[in-house]
Amino acid sequence: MIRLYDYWRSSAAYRVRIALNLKNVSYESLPVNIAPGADEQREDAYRALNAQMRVPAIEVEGRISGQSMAIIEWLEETYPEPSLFPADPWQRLQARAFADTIACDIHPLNNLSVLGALRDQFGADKDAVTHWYHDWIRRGFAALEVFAAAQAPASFLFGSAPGTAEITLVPQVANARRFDMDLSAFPRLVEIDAACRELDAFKRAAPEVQPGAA
Ligand SMILES: N[C@@H](CCC(=O)N[C@@H](CS)C(=O)NCC(=O)O)C(=O)O
Repeated sequence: MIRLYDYWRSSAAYRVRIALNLKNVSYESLPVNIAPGADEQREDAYRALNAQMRVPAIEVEGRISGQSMAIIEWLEETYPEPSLFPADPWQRLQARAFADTIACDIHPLNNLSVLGALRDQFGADKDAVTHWYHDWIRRGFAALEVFAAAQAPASFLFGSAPGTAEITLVPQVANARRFDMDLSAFPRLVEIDAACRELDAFKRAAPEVQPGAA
């Protein structure tokens, strides 16, 4: 049984929950409360499991690893069907590039600890933090919207099933909405997000249905 160190509001953990559900792999969710004030990720017990002190991490047969995108690649290699990647190598590159725009270029800049450093070390107030948060999403989504709009019309980015691109997109759209961002400049991304959230695998992974969701 896979154990997932999880937090309902973590968008990186949300990616892994979607991937596990799309693969029909059952798992046990072990909540780690990373909310400011609780900070369980920094407690000794969790730090001993994951020195990076972030979620998600998975535990499989006593071995533990963090990093959502690496976990998704491991899931793909361990449970090849259904694949989370397009069959064509160029499209696989494009799907990974789409996912990396979110996982490498947007999400790290908007992480809890980065927002905390902006407030505590650089004196940013709530408006400045929100401006920062929206700005990095806007830059990444602007490029992703161009890509998405140029794809053949279909429910998902690479045809009839969602994969790694949608697995990163939906949690990032949820983050944008949580910070009240206007998404009207990204109609195709909003459409794909809506199509994904109709699917059971995405519904069961949604933050609001996780244990501990407020
Ligand atoms: N690149 C990592 C990012 C993980 C990450 O930043 N997780 C956030 C929650 S979405 C976290 O645990 N933050 C805790 C903190 O910043 O102290 C991944 O994809 O797994």
